[in-house]
Amino acid sequence: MIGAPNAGKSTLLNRLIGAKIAIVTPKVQTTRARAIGILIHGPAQLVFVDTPGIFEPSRRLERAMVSAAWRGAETADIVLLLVDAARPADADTARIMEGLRNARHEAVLALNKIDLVKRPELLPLADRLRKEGIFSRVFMISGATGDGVSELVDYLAERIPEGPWLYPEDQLSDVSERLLAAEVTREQLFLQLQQELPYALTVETESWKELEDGSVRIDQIIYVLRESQKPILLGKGGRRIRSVGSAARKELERMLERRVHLFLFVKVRPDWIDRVAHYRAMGLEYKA
Ligand SMILES: Nc1nc2c(ncn2[C@@H]2O[C@H](COP(=O)(O)OP(=O)(O)O)[C@@H](O)[C@H]2O)c(=O)[nH]1
Ligand SMILES: [Mg+2]
Repeated sequence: MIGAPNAGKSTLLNRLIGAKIAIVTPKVQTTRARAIGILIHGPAQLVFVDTPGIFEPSRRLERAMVSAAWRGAETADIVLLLVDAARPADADTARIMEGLRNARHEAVLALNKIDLVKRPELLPLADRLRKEGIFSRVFMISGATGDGVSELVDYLAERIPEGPWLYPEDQLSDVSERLLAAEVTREQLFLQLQQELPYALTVETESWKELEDGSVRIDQIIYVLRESQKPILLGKGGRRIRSVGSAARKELERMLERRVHLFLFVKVRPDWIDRVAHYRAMGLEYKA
């Protein structure tokens, strides 16, 4: 699954799998790593690869994200391009379509967020994109409501090449619980902080302890780039970080179906954005 930032890839992935494996926010570039979601449909095992958005990158982290997205597309049997039907004409989507023109893979278009667009506007748009001659099929879907998603899945299950299943029957994703837990906190930081700060931080799960009473203790470190970002993140009297921690804990308790004790620590690390180990942990290439 590729597409411009905010096209709705992570939302669709969660809908397909029926569980939260990717975080979603209204801000662009929330997804940094590649994540897969695995869906069994009749005799088929569909492996969906969620990717960071494709856009014009400038910084190292951005280059790594875009490169991970294209790599996701190269290793797939079918490329599913998601286009936000309410914002179909953005430059990122145009650039992706040019990239797909030369691709060797079958490309399928999912015109997404159709819940936001009136039908009379939708059909000419679908027609116009069909005429680009890049896509074997065009689907109209809403990852948010689930509209049209089953038709898309039926088609993909028909089309994928025959072969052995790649993952065990009960596996839903390749995202580890530790990474997912860090992502849940990062999601709250994206939702609760203003402007550029979410892009200046990252979250790592430091330790994960199963306690005797069945609950789990999770310690995480939030790395920021500069000392001046710390007080903003903490908020007056620590109010902001407490609110982030409490929302993330509730979400984790829902996902893990048990009590969670979440401890957040904030550290300044001017180089987190350039550390090789960080890229490896996120499944990104350092030298993209
Ligand atoms: N109305 C509507 N909003 C959607 C839909 N899919 C995603 N969104 C919203 O679009 C924003 C970006 O979604 P996300 O899945 O993070 O996009 P990504 O960057 O492509 O992974 C979020 O605010 C979502 O709630 C949809 O089908 N309909
Ligand atoms: Mg995403």
